[in-house]
Amino acid sequence: MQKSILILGACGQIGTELTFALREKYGSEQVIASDIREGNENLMNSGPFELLDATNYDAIEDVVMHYEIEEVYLMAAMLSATAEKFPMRAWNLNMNSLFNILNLAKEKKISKVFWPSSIAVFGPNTPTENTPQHTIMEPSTVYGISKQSGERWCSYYFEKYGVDVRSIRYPGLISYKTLPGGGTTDYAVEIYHKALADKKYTCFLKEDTKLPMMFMDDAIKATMHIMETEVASLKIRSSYNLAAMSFTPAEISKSIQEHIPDFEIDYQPDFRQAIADSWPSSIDDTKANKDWGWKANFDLGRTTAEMLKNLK
Ligand code: AKB
Repeated sequence: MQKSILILGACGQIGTELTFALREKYGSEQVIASDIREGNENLMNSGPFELLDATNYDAIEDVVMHYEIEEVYLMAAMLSATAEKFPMRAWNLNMNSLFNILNLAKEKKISKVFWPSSIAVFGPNTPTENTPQHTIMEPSTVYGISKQSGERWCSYYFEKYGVDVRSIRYPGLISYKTLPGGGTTDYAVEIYHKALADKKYTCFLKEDTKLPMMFMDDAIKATMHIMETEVASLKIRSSYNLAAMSFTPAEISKSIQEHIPDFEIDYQPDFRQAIADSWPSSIDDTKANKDWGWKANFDLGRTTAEMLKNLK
């Protein structure tokens, strides 16, 4: 019998594509999508869906028991920009949802957990170029604090209770199927939509703000890969650094101009600039490469070509 999988936050930017990819691999009926609200039509028609609040332990436990769930992907979270506006709501969602899943695993009601961390775990005192796996981590954002705390808890539950939790520090993610919401790296998705619709974009970050980014296909590949990796190969139970490319708004704009020569960009930095300034410019992911063979496929040129082709 195939294993049953539950995705919490299945209607978000990562959750939507992860749901499709897992359904493709394990079968539609084996993958239960859930979220606090319904998702797009394609997602809702692609297999079983449950309305579920990730902060409600009892409700999650009911679904886990009903479908005999073995693996949970916890993708529900409040991202960096929104979390600065609602610090307590962000803390409650990001931490309570994680405790719910870690405790279900501790009670042996599920056997494997995926939890996403982020480059936001790093802070202004972290070395910005080629940021190592192990380095100074003093996040200055609510989201970053919640992700760093989450990493410590994942590691603790693994060491103390043997919980098989696996995690990746995602960079900014670029996709065309679902819009991101409330992140600082969201500009790198919006810009493609605006380039096609208006041939111009006003960026909320400065032109030379370099951030680590990744095309969604690579992020999904990494997520599924780490979950399939043999236990013995996984040496890090906080979260793995993961990299694909790094670029500035000026560089992504140039890459768009290769397809749309009259595309224009201007800059009106807002409060998200301070968040971006506290994050690394590029990431050293050699540990993920060594432990489970991680390697990205998409660079900026290929990402731009895919985004423009599919959004058209
Ligand atoms: C955000 O911008 O908040 C996220 C992230 C880098 O985790 N995309």
